[in-house]
Amino acid sequence: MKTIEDIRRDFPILGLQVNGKPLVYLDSAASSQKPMQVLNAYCGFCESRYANVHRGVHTLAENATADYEDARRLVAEFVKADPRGLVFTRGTTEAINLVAQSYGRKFIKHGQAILLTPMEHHANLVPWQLLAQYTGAELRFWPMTEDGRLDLDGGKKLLDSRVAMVAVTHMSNVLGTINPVREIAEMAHAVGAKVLIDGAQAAPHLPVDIGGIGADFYAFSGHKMCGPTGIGVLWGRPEILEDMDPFMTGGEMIREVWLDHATWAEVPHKFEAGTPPITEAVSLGAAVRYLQQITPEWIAAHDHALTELAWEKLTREPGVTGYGPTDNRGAIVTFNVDGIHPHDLAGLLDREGVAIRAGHHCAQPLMRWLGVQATARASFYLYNTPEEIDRLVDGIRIAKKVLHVV
Ligand code: C6P
Repeated sequence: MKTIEDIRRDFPILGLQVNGKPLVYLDSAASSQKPMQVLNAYCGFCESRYANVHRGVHTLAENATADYEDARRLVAEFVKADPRGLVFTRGTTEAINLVAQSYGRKFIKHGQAILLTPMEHHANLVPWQLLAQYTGAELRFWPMTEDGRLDLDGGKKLLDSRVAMVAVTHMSNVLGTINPVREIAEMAHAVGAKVLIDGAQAAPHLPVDIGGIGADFYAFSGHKMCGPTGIGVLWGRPEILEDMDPFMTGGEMIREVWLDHATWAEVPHKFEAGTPPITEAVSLGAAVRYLQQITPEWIAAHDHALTELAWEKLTREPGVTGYGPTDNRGAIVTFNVDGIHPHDLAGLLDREGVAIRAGHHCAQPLMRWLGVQATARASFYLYNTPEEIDRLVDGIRIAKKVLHVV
């Protein structure tokens, strides 16, 4: 078993000095850092196995195809899902757009409803708004409790036979709320709705069992889980993917093409038009192998301990308001400091070598619900330590002094 020191040594970037101070990276919810194992997989694949996939019969083409399909199997295993339903996309955003367009335009009709929550990232809101405008379907919003959880009884009242799709985040990128997705899927299926879970924040941090959740669709991004940018996943039930029309068309995704029509390849290839992000997929395979070795259970426990500590230390500081549930939250603490704009705070913390995110976090409706324009957000991952939380708190105290905020 690796120690935290071993883990930190795997991430070369964590040795950087930023503005003359050792880097404290607390922005993994935006994008995580990458271990040597992933960087080596990326370079190693390009150095000795690279070619296009599913086309050539030469040795490199066969090696690359084998590695790409191995990555699909590894990633599916990581989230306990059938690899036939695992479509590589550019990320969560593309995955959700794929479902909204390919499933939504075909199966969601005027008179039906799409049930969302006010805590969705824009990636799980705007695609449904567009679909609602196109089809005339109604958008409904699951009510929330004051501390930023979903009000399950309130949601139940909105679930009737008109609801065709329930699309919910597994973990909020702002509040850190972990939603009871298995229960939500059961409630949705009871009225005949399909269920999409946005797993962008959950897949990197929690042991995810898509089969156990009972989701029809589950989306996540490689770059938040130690993988590269430009690769993500849509998992869909194979039988539903079979019934859907393609999202994009062109090479790779066809079976036969005539001048006036075409037929489609089997799923998941039907949804992977053009040359896919091959090196990125192989590197995502290396990333999940790395996370699997550390174990999602260890990562979840480590994240949980750090988040509890950060919540306690931050909310004890005078003038700091924390947002979201006080327990059972993901590796995110979102907060504001009285008298300091979050962007100023992030800038001053950067001078101390501490990287956090400030802004609306692509969740403007949630900012309105919180009654703020923006917040600061510290997020944690397997490589963070309790000492780094102290550096964050020290940085906040320095920022207060600089800005004469008492
Ligand atoms: N959230 C954050 O700083 P993409 O950009 O497609 O990889 O992921 C979009 C996305 C979807 N859902 C949730 C819950 C997310 O958190 C994100 C990305 C980043 O919070 C960038 S805005």
